[in-house]
Amino acid sequence: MKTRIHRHILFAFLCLCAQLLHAQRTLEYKVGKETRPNRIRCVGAELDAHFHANHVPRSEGSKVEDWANVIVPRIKDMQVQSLRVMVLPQWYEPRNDNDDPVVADNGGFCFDAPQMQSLYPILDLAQEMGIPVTIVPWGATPESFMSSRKGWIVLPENHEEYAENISALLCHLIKDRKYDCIDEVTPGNEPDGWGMPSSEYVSLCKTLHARLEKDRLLKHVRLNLVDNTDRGGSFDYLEECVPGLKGIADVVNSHTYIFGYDTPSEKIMQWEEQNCRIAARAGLRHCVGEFGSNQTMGASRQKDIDQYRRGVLMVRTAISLLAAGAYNISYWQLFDQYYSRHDNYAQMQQLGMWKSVKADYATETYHDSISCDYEVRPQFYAYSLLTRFVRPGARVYRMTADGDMGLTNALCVRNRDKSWVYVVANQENIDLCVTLRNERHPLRGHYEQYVYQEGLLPNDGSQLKPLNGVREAAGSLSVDIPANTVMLFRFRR
Ligand SMILES: [Ca+2]
Ligand SMILES: [Ca+2]
Repeated sequence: MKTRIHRHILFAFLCLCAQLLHAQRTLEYKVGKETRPNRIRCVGAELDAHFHANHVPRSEGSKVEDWANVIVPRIKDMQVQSLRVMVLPQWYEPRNDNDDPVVADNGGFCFDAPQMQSLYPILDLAQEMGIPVTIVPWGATPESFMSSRKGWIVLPENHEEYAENISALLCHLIKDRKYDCIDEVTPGNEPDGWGMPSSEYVSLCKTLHARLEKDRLLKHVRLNLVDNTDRGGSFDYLEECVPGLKGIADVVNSHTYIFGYDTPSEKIMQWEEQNCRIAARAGLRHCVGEFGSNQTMGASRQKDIDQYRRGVLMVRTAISLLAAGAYNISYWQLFDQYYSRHDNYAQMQQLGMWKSVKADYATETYHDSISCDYEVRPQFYAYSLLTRFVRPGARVYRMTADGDMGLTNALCVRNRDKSWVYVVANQENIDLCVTLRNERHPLRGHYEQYVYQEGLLPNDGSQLKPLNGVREAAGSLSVDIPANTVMLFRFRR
């Protein structure tokens, strides 16, 4: 008898274990009849001009032909939709062109400097792909006519000289070199991070706006302003800047590195909703100029960068921002780079979708496991689903869940080519049985399904392919989404 009771207890325990092992949440995501869409601009990434000037001359083995053979095809495969690109004023104006900030002396600028030779291939690529570029003069030339401060990049003190420098660059790129991919300019990266008071920043933007107007550049470029850090979740800098930028800014943006694996999607959306509300006070849209995870270690590393689960987090973050109203999102950064030719390994920016050449990582314990130069990281496949299928100018619809969405989220997209796309990110550690509904446009007909799932990724950098060919839906879609997985469904009409 005692043995039989023990057997019963054991059986009950095993049943409980089996249930726990197959734990599953059920959630319905719905686009309601009244849901109004936001039209988005682009899903893009940071690509800074360092490859030719800083990598090729180093000893690790980056070759000039790697640009055309590896990097360009990969960006085209990803179908990256916009590029945010830094420049430093000292690249092309190391000494003042003349003593007059109102009159630019063309002979006083060196647009053929080595760093500029890293910029032009990026602009050539953007031009060829027909994608917009945001030029970001990162700060002022240190210890110069622009600013007395020391450092790699510093706060502009002489606003007129800084504005002249930016205007001269834009004149050269747009009028002399005919780059019509130049779409936006952002004067300075993270001015609040430099400690620039918001009132001074607004004043700097007004000076730049007046200069670009005088030089007839405002019909070519839009001003994408503020560019503030996340400030740990505070909106104060954006709030202080926006009223003064009315009539000056075309769009405003903020950066974020505060969201992680335990951040509810609702909280990510609330952050962006608040940014959008502040921007709307001046009649502006808000975008996210940089984002990554909150696993930061200094400015150049995030400790989850190589982890599979980061791909799920980046998609969950991105679709939460887009659902909340972000006009544009730009991931920091496309691939690992040295921001100065003479930087040591610890300074190398390693937040890329893919690595640099294998030899760059010679001191790492994982070096031997790197399969090739420019090895892609798992998140490459996840973020590429967004760049490939959530296309420029799409209308995005927020989806409401019939329960706590927790660490999941879903986005509905109507592309200009009339395709409907649904993206679901499940960051939970349990499987999700999700039903997708759209009251106005039922999910009906053929669709393709793409899955970002651990163990099922290619290992050669080729893009994810649709799973098991074309499928068919009859009004709604119910699907099991394993723990820590992203799925994307595309209905082509
Ligand atoms: Ca000057
Ligand atoms: Ca001048």
